[in-house]
Amino acid sequence: MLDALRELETKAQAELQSASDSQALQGWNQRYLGRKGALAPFFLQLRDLPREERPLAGQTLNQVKQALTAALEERQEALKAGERAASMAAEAIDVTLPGRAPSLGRLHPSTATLRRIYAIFADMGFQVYRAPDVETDMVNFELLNIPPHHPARDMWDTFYTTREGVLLRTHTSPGQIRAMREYCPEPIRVILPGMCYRYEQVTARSEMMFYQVEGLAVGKNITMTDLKGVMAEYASRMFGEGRTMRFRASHFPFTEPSVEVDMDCILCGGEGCRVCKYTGWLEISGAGMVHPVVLRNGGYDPQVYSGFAFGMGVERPAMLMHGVTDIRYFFGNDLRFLGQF
Ligand code: 2NM
Repeated sequence: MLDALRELETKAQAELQSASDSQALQGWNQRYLGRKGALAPFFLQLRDLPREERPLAGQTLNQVKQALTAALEERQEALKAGERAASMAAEAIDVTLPGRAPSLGRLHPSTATLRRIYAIFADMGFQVYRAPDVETDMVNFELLNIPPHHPARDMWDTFYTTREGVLLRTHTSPGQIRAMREYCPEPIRVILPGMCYRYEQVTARSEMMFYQVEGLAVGKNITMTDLKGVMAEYASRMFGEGRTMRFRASHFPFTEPSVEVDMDCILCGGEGCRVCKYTGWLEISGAGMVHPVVLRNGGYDPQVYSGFAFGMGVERPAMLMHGVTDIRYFFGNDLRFLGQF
């Protein structure tokens, strides 16, 4: 029996050394050490040996079993180490490769322009007043002295909701009513930035949604010279020192008198070019003295208080400064455009 055992051990050790993966090791384990493995019959044979031979045979059998178990573990470790080394070699990371820089986000050009506008007006004492995008017909039109037959109130110019008398604001002016009603009879200086919505033909010059900033100053003794000074300061800060201003007579339902505010063309300086359509002037804002009816609707007595207001687009100054020729780029979400700012 001892000879047969030694022979088995030699064979098992040899087979173990040639097992080259964990599946082969598992098979080997079953074949030799398993419940029905090659060693199991030897344990049964122990009982049939003469009593005096049993201790030596039993001891040897246990030694062989322990030796094989230890050899298996050793082989398992060796194989694992080999596999690890192979995977390290195959999946090696070249830490000397240059990194891939993550692309950084940045402000949308409209947002950047809005923030410059806030800063300029903040320096003149105007605070930002936020108002809702969804408005009532009453605040968006009626209280702003926009009569029932006015074309802006037509179904085809305004986005109405399914709820009667509720619409998307067509300008930020309804926020002026809200600001006046909140602060009257205190004097106020506010700007109202935000998105406005008009059901219009989309062209290179107009979108259905656009940013607008309106400004409002109400107090005692506010005159048109204040308006002109504020507009000149804005233009110089926004477009460069020493801009020249021009007021032209105009009409808005909520201001009287009303004006269009022009500045000298930033491209040709007044000589005339394609950007200013050879007039030498660029229109930057609509403005005027707040209509007495609107002042009263805001809670101010027009006999005591006066005010000026202005309204301007945000994309247009951004287009002028960056030479963008089509407003549709601003909301097209094309990163090739947005990445340039
Ligand atoms: C403009 C042009 C002129 C304006 C007037 C008012 C209010 F409510 F105070 F009367 N808000 N906005 C105004 C005046 C807006 O946008 C082109």
